[in-house]
Amino acid sequence: MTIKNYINGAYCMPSSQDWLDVINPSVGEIYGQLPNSNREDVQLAYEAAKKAFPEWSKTSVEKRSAILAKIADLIEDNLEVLAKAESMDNGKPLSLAKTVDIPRAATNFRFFSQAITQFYSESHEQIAAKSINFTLRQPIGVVGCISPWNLPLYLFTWKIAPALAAGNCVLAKPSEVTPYTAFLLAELCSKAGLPKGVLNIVNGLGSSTGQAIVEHPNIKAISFTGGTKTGAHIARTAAPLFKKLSLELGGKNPNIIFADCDYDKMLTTTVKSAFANQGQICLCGSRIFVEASMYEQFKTDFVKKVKQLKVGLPSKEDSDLGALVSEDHLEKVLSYVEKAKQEKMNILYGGEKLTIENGKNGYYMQPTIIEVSSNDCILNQEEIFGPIVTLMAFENDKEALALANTTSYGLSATVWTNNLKRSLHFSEHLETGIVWVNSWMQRDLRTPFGGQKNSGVGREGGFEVLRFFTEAKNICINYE
Ligand code: TXE
Repeated sequence: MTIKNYINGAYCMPSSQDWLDVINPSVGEIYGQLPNSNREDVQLAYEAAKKAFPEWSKTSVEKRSAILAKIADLIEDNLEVLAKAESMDNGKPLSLAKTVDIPRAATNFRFFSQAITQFYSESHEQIAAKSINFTLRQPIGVVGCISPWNLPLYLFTWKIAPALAAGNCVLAKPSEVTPYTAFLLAELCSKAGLPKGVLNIVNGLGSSTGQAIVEHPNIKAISFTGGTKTGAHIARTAAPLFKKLSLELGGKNPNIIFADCDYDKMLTTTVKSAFANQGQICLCGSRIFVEASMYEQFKTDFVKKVKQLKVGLPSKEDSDLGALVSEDHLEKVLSYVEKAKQEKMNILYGGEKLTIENGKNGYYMQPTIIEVSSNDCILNQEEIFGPIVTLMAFENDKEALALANTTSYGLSATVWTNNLKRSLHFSEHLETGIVWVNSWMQRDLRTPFGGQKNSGVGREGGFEVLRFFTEAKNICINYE
């Protein structure tokens, strides 16, 4: 399987002639090769995008909207193929790719095909001065979209759909770990009538290909999702070039559970928020804080439920967890279990690497629950990004809020309570960009999406991201 770049409306080989292996994590085997594109490849893609920009940016909103809606249709028509590719590439259960990743990729295109037809700007009249101001929101030009491996097509399309809808041309780089579905999407974009050069996909390592995109002097905006460390590096590179930056980074999200919550709904959802996608979602609730009066009951019930989770081949319908995305990542996640053992923490369940029948070289591990006595421990302060959660009791609201906020991250938080005043107090004082009360991962794409502190800068979603992908220009007309 040779995964190619997609430049100027066609698949093409890299000028670099430098190739990377791509691996199926469920069996630990190489399934193909991927270009490690160089600056020449990025320049070729930039030139195609630049050439396409004048016409694309002047294409009517209705026409752009229709093409994006067609891409959504084609993603839906190809759901099976895309889901199988995603599951094979990432290691996630096929059932998850079918019900979450690929449907959401279609929704991303459909949502922005509609949103762009509703996107408006403002006017401000100055009657006395006989003047009228209006705000032009014009597409930026050629923009860069860089996406991670955990939700490959879901996050790739979450960036490119609004960028394209707003009239920009795009240089997109999926993660070198999971490039397959972006490669398949390219052909669907051509089929949908997306003009050549409007979307260009350049594959390769972040440190080479990604770096070249961020450094390119004429790519005026970068939308990035990935690790906080990488985000900081991108910010250092882009800042002196005065680029617009959208950074969606890591998370270490608190899940705060009060005794007055709807217990069964909370328990079922908490298993999901802990271990969905093998815990490889920046929104996972990895720090669980439980009100002391209910702590022992929750601990018993949570461990019992997690023990029932099935770790298996992603292709098997009954697999609740599949493989972690890579051998390196599995080793990184397991290193935190070792740290817990060194600190004599109480591993309530899991912590072991697993060998799965028909997937003996795959990257599997048990969902893991570790009881901690302090929120200052490394397991509560570092993003592990795998199927490991910590458990800790709290005595009162004040303590719960302080525990939740004592982290360098600020992406999301979940609060389980039926007390209205408490819900609003926590929503106001939690230092996160997203608060879920009595739910998790309930998404409305019109809402602002993003984090505070080390979880990033800027917001995606709705009109927020259309504003990011446009330049606002104030026009003042004097008619005196
Ligand atoms: O992310 P990276 P990785 C966290 C998670 C994970 C850690 C590292 O903790 O363990 O980040 O994961 C590209 N210039 N999250 O290695 O390195 C890279 O090629 C330009 C949270 O996957 O951040 C890939 O396409 N681009 C996150 C993308 O950046 C560069 C989801 C993400 O890679 C680059 C994934 C550079 N210098 C990981 N270096 C979330 N918030 O959901 C890398 N890239």
